[in-house]
Amino acid sequence: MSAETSSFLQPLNAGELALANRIVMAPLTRMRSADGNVPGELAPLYYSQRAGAGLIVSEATQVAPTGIGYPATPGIHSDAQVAGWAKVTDAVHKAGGRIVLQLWHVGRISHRSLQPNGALPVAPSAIQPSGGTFGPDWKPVAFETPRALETAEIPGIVAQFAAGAQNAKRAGFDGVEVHGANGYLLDQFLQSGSNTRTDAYGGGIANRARLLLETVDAAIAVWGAGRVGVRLSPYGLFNDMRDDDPPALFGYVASELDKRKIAYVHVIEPRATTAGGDDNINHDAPKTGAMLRAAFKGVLIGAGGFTRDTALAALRDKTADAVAFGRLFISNPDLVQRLAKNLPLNPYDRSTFYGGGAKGYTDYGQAA
Ligand code: 8OZ
Repeated sequence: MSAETSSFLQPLNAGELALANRIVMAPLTRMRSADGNVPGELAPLYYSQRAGAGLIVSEATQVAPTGIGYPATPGIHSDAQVAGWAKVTDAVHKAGGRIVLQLWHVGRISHRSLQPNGALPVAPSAIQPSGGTFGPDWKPVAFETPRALETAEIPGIVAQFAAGAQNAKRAGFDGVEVHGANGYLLDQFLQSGSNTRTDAYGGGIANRARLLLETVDAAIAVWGAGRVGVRLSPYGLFNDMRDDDPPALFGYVASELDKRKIAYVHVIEPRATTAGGDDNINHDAPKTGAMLRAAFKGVLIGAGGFTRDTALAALRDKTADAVAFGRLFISNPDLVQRLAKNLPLNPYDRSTFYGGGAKGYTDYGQAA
């Protein structure tokens, strides 16, 4: 094995999380949850097949019934969901892996038909995003103009994330990742295109970052900083996002996260983000891993369309300490071994990414 190849297999301590290698399984929405948004019957097998990852980040998981934006995504707010996730963490641990839960609230990326009592989705400001999602019947629906949260409601949002963090502990996870990316609630507060508030949670950068940082502090209170990660997506276009000054905003966020000594920051490179389709690639964006590196001295996980070669290069030039793969982990459960040994990779089938059963989920084979 060459020195280059073995760099994938170097262990890494991300805070208290001991990664056996530098390859991370990215959080992947698969929309296969059962009634009550409980992880599906096949989820323990699906995740444990991928336990060779240095770290598994679970699919985005709503912290409250109002945090849902798509059909059949899992939650972490009911006892049945906690029990379902406990089967997943048990299977992953038995297979020798590590798994953190991604804590999620979609904010405006939802629709009345998915919300408790048919209420409007909530957001920092009443600004309708372009695009749409799927209703409970899986039929496409356009996003609506959300209801702006009252200032007095914001502690309740932080409390939902805190409860999700607690429930993740009950479910046996190794830690949590706060989903601050891809145009969901925390990102909606961060970026100026979706936040026009005039209270302490809008306006200047410190105000827009306040909800994310309060949420991170709540997660730290449950887990300790060494078991909390944060995912960010500067310059990402998915879910109609934009900000007036991404380097200033995300530089500030990175420096605040650095002070807190969290386990890691997980950053999606916008040049390669294809969540929601290839039209979400921001060809004009700078490399964001390199941008955040200046302010965040801890473990940086890179994500977004990496190949074996670009991952090796990122590890070599230290723009990332580990690299997350999504689509390739779907189709290659033993991705770490395949990358380390430079074996051929199974192609992925996009038509089975969302919804359905075992096909495209638990039926991808291991290398011979
Ligand atoms: C693709 C489809 C639905 C949700 C994200 C949770 O982008 C998602 C997601 C991706 O973070």
